[in-house]
Amino acid sequence: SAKKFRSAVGSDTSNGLFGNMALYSRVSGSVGLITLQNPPVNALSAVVRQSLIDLMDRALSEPEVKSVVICGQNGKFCGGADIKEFRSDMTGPPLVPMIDRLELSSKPVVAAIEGVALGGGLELALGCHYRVAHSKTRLGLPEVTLGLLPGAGGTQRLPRLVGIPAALELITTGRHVTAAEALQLGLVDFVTDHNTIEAAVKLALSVAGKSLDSRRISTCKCPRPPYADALFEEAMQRVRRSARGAIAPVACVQAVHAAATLPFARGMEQEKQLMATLFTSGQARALQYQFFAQRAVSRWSTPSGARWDTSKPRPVHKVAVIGLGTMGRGITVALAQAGLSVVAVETHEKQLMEAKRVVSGMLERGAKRLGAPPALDKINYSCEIQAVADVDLVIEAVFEDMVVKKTVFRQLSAICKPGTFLFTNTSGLDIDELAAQTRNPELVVGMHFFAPAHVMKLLEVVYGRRSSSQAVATAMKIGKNMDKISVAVGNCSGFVGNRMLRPYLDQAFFLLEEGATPELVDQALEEFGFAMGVFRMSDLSGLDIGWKVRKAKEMVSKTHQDCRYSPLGDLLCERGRFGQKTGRGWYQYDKPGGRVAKPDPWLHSFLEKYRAQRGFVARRIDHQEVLERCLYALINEGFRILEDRIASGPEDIDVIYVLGYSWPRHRGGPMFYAQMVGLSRILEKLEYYHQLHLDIPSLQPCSLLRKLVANGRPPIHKWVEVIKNPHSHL
Ligand code: 3H9
Repeated sequence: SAKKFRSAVGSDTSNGLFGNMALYSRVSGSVGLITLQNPPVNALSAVVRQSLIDLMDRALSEPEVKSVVICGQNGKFCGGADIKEFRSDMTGPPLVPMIDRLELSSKPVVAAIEGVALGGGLELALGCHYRVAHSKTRLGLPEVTLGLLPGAGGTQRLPRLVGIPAALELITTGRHVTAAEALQLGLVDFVTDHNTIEAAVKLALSVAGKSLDSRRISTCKCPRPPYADALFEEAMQRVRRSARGAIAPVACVQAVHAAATLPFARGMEQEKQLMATLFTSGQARALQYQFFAQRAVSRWSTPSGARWDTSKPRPVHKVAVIGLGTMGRGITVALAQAGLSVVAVETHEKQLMEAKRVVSGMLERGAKRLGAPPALDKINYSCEIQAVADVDLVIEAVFEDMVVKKTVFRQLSAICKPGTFLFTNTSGLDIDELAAQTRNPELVVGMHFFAPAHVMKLLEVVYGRRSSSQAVATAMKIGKNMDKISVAVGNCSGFVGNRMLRPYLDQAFFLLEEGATPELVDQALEEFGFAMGVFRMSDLSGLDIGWKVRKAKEMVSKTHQDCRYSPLGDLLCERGRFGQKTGRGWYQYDKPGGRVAKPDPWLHSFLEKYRAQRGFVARRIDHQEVLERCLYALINEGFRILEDRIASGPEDIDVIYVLGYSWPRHRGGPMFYAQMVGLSRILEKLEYYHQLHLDIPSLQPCSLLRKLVANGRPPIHKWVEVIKNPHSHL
């Protein structure tokens, strides 16, 4: 709209300075208009910062110019500092003095905010004297999600402008706010549904020559409510509880505290010091790695050569969901919210009606949150599988049982119109086996949703041996439409996420056999940063689910000679201890369905008896061993997955683990963590534990890990070269 407005008002092109990542023009005679130009999000790279300084100097030096408007090109104000620069030698003028100078300007400066004003972008706007926003804009200080704090004055100016409670909440969570909320908070002065730059220029004209004394936020006193101390205390406790070991949220509270208690200049000093610590931390590196990894996974490829940039998805208008259990309901909601027409099928009328009631409730609650009408009319419910005859795509979400799924796929293949994609929601079943039931196996792809399916961001898109590149591209596109981060992975038992989980869980069981308690194992993992340890998680999701799968695979009844198998989970299930739902599992609960896990003396004595019967001598196990055994076994499987080309790179695995398995984001993901620990150390430890436990094959170091160590431990972004060319010396 900057361009449109400039042509509407007739920009002073003689003053136009093109290129240099910011554009200068004069509008309405006396307003200097500076447009940031750094696609895609007008990040404040070194050149942009330099241009902004030069153009502000120019605006200040032109006597005809009485006020200034700053906006961003292509309807986006600014996405903040250029994150890509953080890992290189930072050059160019620093942001803090640049914003200070802007605020000091004798001519009023108005920010015309469209699209986004995030991080340094919002800090730039806070340095302006007025802020006008378009109603569709999102604003926020998301630095905490990158392991940083708003280090360009954000922690000092925001509390002065919106007060301590709101600033604490926004800065410690990184939450984006809508323009309407920003107006309510006093973060912006004016919101428009129309041309933002036009509105900003109008404001700039009206304030030209007026005093700016009250408009310079740094000169304002930070409003300090009488209960401020309690507020900070409570905020500190809250972030310590929820941060799972992340340091940035704590530093954010400290910086806002400085704003509340110190004069501006001293507060800025504090902000700078805290930022310096965060900036070089491993956590910031991990979080920024994860930021780019979550974007990199959309550029997928498969070993057969199919790629994101050469495979076109087919347009999809109508989708069917078969099976309306928990997963099917969530998927239906996600599809309807994405604007697709859905045919929701469940065989029994009673279950169908129950599903309809629940799905409608979910849509209504979602609509309330989003402030949009619920997409109830997007869904048609049916008891007849024939109702799917004319859809473009089916997502089958029936019970996780190969025999049942095969029957459904045979039916679908017969009923659906030619070319219909047949996708299956499964957490680990063989996609090729299912595809073989259909006339067109190239149309079959797996979609591993995570519960609750309408909430969780992650989707594993599983291509089979014969899946066409168009089918994969379509699954990835549908995932994006549902606002998911989709990762394309190969077909193997458990795919990426659940395959890596197996050795991790096994180690936890083995540790119990060797002397640990569920409390000890869980505490070590929760201190590491997982939302829940293995056993609390198992109690929550129900021990019986894994038991059924193991019984189906005949693992429970088999004798395990060469390969260690712990029947502990099976033994608990045989005693009816299914976890929270029965009030007993690895822990005890005050009643069936209870949520507060308490150590259970019965379980401790059961473990003692078990060890005595099976010849285990309990020994002292410490947190370090828990972490090394559980996490290194999981990481080792990750290397195997890379070697087998099931995941196309370590980022794919790390995104899956952070988004789907509650791996602490500030540790980057298992493969990033392996790099941080050091590949040699991981190898050494795996060798050590494998020697002690020759009957646990998952502890045997994988050959890719050995190769990487032999190749001089290349950085994570170079691992793929070693995978593709094992003889590479990089
Ligand atoms: C900061 O400001 C520090 C200061 O307080 C203090 C300094 C002293 N830099 O997400 P998308 C790229 S820290 C560099 O797919 P969307 C992104 O990688 C910064 N690159 O689009 C992607 O590249 P590619 C605080 C960036 O429309 C492309 O742009 N700011 C940056 O879904 C498109 O991104 C933030 O944390 C950046 N700042 O969402 C905001 N931002 O195509 C981070 C994006 O090669 N950004 N890219 O994969 C976002 O949250 C979203 O990108 C945004 C757009 C909402 C802006």
